[in-house]
Amino acid sequence: MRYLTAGESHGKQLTTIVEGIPSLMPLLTEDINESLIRRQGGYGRGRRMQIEKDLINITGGVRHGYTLGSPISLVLTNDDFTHWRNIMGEDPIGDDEEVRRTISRPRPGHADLNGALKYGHRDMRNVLERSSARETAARVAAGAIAKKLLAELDIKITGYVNTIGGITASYDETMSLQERKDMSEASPVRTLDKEAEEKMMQAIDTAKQEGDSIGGIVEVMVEGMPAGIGSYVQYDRKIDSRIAGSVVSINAFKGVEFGVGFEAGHLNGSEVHDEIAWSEERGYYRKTNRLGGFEGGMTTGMPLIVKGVMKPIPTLYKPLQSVDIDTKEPFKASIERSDSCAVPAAAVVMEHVVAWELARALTEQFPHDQFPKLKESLDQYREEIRCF
Ligand code: EPS
Repeated sequence: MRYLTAGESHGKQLTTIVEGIPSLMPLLTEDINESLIRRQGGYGRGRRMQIEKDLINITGGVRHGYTLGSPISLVLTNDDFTHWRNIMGEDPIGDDEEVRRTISRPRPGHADLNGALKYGHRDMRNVLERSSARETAARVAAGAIAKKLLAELDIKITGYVNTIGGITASYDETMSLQERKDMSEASPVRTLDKEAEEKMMQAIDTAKQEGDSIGGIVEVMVEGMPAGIGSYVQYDRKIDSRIAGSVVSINAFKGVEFGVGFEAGHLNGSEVHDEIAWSEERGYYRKTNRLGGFEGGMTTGMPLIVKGVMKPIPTLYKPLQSVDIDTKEPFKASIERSDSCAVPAAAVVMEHVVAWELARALTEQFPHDQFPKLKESLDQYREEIRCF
C-alpha cells in the first residue's frame, strides 16, 4: 500500500492517490467524510475551519460501494480558493506584490526559510502553501480507507488528547477503547478527563488572548491487532519504527512514545517488561502492557498504545525575531491567520496515520488481491496463534 498527496493550502484542491487496497472491500464516501469532519473540529481552531467543509469526492477506484483493486483517487476542494483565485492560480501573473501576496519574512518554527533556501523561492508563499498542515486533510482521507480495512478485520483504533499546554488528563488505564472513543468524541478538546478538559480550554483561551499558541500530547489506542504483525528480521519492517516515522511526519510532531515510552529510561527491566501468561481461551497474553503492545518490531497481541507530541503551532500573533530575506533587516511582525491550538485535530490525524501503517503491514503479511481472501488468511492466522 502506498499513497501520495498533492495540493496547496489555498490552492484549488488536495488530491490523494491510494494504491494497494485489495478489491472487493466495502468503502463508502461516508466512511471518509466521517473522518474528515472529525479532523475539522476541536476547540482552538481558527477561522479557516469555518470556511472549509471537507467532504471527499472519490474519483476513481471505487464502484457501487466496493473497491476495485485499482488506484483510488480522492479529491478535496478548498472552498477558500474562491478568495485566493488570483494569488494561487496556475497561470502567469504580473509582478504586482499585492496580487501575489509575496512573503519575504520567514516565520521561526515553519518550513519557510529552509524551504526557500532549498528550492530557491524568493517568495516564501511557495513554501508555506505546501508545508501547511492543511495537507493533513489528504492524509486523513487516505487513513480513513486504512481504518475501514482495519474495521472489516475487527481491529478498532481511536485517538484522543492526553495533554494540552502542560495540562494532563488523568484516566484509568484499564478503560476500554470504546469508552475512550465515546468520551473523547463528546469532549471539545477530545480528552478523557472532564476536569482537565475545562483547564485545557482555559489554557487555549489564555494562549489566544496572549497571541500565543500551545501544543500537547495525543495518544492512539488500537484493539484487535494479533501478535506477530511487523517483523524483527529487517530494520525497515519493524512496525514500531514505521509508526514512529509516520507520526513524526505529521506537521509539528516532534516525538513518539510506545507504552511507558521515555519513562523506560528511569525504570528497571523488571518494571518495564510484560510477563507472559497463557490460557485456553486467550492463548498467550501479557499480564501488563507497559511496552504498549510492541516487542522486537512486532505486535504482541496486546492493545497498542502510542503517544505523539505536537509542538505549539509556530504561527504566532506574538511575533518572534526573524530576518526579511529581501532587505536583510530584522523584523518582529509576522501575522498569518492561524489556529492557537490544533492538538484535538492532531489526535484524529495521528489515529489515521497509525491506521495506515497497520493496514500496510497487514496487507504485506497477508498479500491478497481480493479483500475477502485477506480476511480469511488473517482469521486462520489468528486461530493458529491461539492454538500455538
Ligand atoms: C495552517 C493555518 C491555518 C489552519 C490550517 C493550517 O490556515 P489558514 O492559513 O488558511 O488560516 O487553519 O489548517 C487547515 C486549513 C486545515 O485544514 O487543517 C498552517 O499554517 O499550517
